[in-house]
Amino acid sequence: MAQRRSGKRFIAWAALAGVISGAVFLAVAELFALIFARTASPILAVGGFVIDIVPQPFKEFAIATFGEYDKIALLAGLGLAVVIASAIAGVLQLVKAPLGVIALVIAGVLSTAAIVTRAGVTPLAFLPPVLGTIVGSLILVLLVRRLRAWRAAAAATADDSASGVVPENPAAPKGIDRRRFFALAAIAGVSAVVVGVASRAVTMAVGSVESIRNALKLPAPKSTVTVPQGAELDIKGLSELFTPNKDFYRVDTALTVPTIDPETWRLVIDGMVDQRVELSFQDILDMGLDEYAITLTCVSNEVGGELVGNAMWLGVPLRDVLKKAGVKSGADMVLSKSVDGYTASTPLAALIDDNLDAILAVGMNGEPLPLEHGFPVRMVVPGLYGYVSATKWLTELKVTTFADDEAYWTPRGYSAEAPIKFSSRLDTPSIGEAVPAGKIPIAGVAWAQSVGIERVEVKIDEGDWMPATMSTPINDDTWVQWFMEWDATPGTHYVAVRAVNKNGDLQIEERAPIAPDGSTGWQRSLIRVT
Ligand SMILES: Nc1nc2c(c(=O)[nH]1)N[C@H]1C(S)=C(S)[C@@H](COP(=O)(O)O)O[C@H]1N2
Ligand SMILES: [Mo]
Repeated sequence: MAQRRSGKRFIAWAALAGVISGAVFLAVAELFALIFARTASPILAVGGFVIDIVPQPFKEFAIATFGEYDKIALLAGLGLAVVIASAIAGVLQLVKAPLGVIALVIAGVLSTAAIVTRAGVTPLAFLPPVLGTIVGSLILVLLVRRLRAWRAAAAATADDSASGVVPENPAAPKGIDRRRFFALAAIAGVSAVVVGVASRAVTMAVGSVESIRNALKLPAPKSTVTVPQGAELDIKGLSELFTPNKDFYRVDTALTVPTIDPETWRLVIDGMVDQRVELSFQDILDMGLDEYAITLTCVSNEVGGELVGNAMWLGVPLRDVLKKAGVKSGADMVLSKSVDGYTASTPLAALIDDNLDAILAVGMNGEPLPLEHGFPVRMVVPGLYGYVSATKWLTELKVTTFADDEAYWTPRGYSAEAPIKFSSRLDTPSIGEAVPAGKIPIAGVAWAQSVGIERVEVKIDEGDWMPATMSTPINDDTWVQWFMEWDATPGTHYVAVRAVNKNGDLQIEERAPIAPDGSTGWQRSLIRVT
């Protein structure tokens, strides 16, 4: 009876030995993941693998059941599975060595496979799970060996007391084997928890893409844009010449902002090219960066809308990037792809034109691209709406034809090609805002990317169109600010604005909706003067 109970007791301690070895395996892997390859965490890789293979209805069920905590629920489930599996490995090792070690090695092989098959893997990513498996197995062997010694000693003592024979080794203090087992179990267990938790915490702190971005220092540009005197007017309520990143409009289909480590980022240039080319982030930086001031506009911008912004981008010309691959004749489009599956179709001509600054941007207003604006690399093409040109989180440029390929928005009611329709906007006084009578500025912005704004005109009520004063343009790809002093009289007034581009075209008066290729119309706002 005593024998049977103590047998069960050793099974339980073997299970504990297994759990500790499993913890050591994970902790060692986390520690080396921190050193060699931040994406090589076995638990997270296996979790990612599970997410990838789980069928869509189950994912929806998980999201419906656990809401935002679906991933935490998944990790908790995985954690529980690890505890149970490693407890079984411990018992196996006690009952029939080296079955436990074999089980651990199988787990190590599976998690290594999960890690090295994940996207954006680095060459040393196999090391953390392999080292984890080795150290975990070693601990399992040692713990179970000590457990056996303890079990043998306990059995001997029981036999001795039963037979009344003097113990074989009276010099060994009673319980030494038990203490040796617990000493190792405690040291291994506590070290595993401390090392594992600390490594994961540090990885999360320094390894988050946000902190990678914060630590990133872009090289100084080869050439800078000179912002001329008089480029920026100082008028309250007028848009700043350069839109601060935090205020820059954001439009995309991404549910969660993609997080890409520039270290693992690659741009593939393929399709109708002489040779497929793969560029790293460093390759882009090594091309040498230049500054480009370009105003971005969304096709969804309504007349008078906010979906337009101006930035100082830091990047390289797309024509130089495409040259590396060599574009084959017959191609007329580049399908740019994002890490999130989004695609845009840009006319090849716009990307290889020597007189147009179509770029790959890595910097925005003196910083690396913000995560939500496409970190680490996006496209910016002057004169084309964002949806056909400004792919964020860029991963691939496929040289192709409009006949053969279609972008994300094309089957969804938007044109395959969409040059920006030049426009003008009134910023101040803002609509509905009551302004005091007297001399006040009317001011706003106007843009005609790649052509340039020639003139902005303002009309009050039924008066004549009057030329507004324009800020000195930086270039033809950026918006200009404009203003006019107005002697406002009490009552309600209509203020209208329109622009003329450098080709001499007048902004289109007729209203058009945003679909399929951008809105048109003159903004006319009702202003209250008190
Ligand atoms: N990956 C990706 N890139 C994208 C989009 C998107 O949905 N996904 N939207 C495009 C559209 S419609 C516009 S107007 C611009 C907006 O860029 P911003 O969010 O940096 O202002 O990004 C373009 N690039
Ligand atoms: Mo857009």
